[in-house]
Amino acid sequence: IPGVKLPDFSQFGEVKREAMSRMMFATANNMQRSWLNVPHVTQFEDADITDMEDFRKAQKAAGEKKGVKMTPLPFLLKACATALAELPQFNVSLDMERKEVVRKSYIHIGIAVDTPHGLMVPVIRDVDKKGLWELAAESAELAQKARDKQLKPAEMQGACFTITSLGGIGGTAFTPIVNTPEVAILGVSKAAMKPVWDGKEFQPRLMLPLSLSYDHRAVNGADAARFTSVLSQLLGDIRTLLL
Ligand code: CAO
Repeated sequence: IPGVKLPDFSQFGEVKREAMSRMMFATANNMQRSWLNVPHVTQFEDADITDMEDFRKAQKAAGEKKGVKMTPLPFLLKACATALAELPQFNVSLDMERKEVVRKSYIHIGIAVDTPHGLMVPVIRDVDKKGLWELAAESAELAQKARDKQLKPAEMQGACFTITSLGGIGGTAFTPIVNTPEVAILGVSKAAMKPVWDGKEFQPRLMLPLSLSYDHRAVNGADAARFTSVLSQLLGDIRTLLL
């Protein structure tokens, strides 16, 4: 690709140069590799999490006893694991050299963690086999390890899919970059109260914005719409996560 020729910035004002950290350079290369190799499309959906949030908040005392904080993330992990099992075309990698699709029989999900030294993506293994408390404890532990630079290489490998949640910060939607060789990534923005028409009147409902970016070589648009619909149904009635 054509390189970007830098001007001499000092002609415009004072500048300082500093070396990129190894992590920043590696992340930059990974982002560019994915951006250039993967034909990206992003599918948007709002999930009604009013009841889920009531349930989650009701777990506060139980969480304090266990020493674990229940955030929306474990529900998202569980819903994504169910959606990946229902729509296995999302749980693949493409081997373009051998012209093969690699189908995975396991469900490991990466979580993007914002740290002072950059973006890290620890991986929770076998999400489909774990309960909400276990997922809450494990994601908090891995996120802390990421912030403390204590993650082992094995703890950052093997993901089938990634969740990147900016919901604790803000924003209404974004278009995440697929963490290739995975073929999809779920972006989560901040839940907000919205008027939702129930057929007779508007009801105030807490709506969670979801942004699913996918590799259009592996997944078609109809499947992406199915995936976000499944997520929205599961998060809208979390009893269905038990089915
Ligand atoms: N909508 C509204 N509130 C939300 C929310 C959402 N979608 N998601 C989380 N929150 C709330 C939590 O409930 C919590 O509130 P309370 O303290 O009142 O309960 C608060 O926001 C903070 O949550 P958190 O961010 O600490 O916890 P989490 O489990 O939601 O997220 C983690 C953990 C690791 C995903 C997060 O800390 C993080 O690093 N996010 C950034 C990821 C990132 O940088 N992605 C971009 C990658 S591409 O550049």
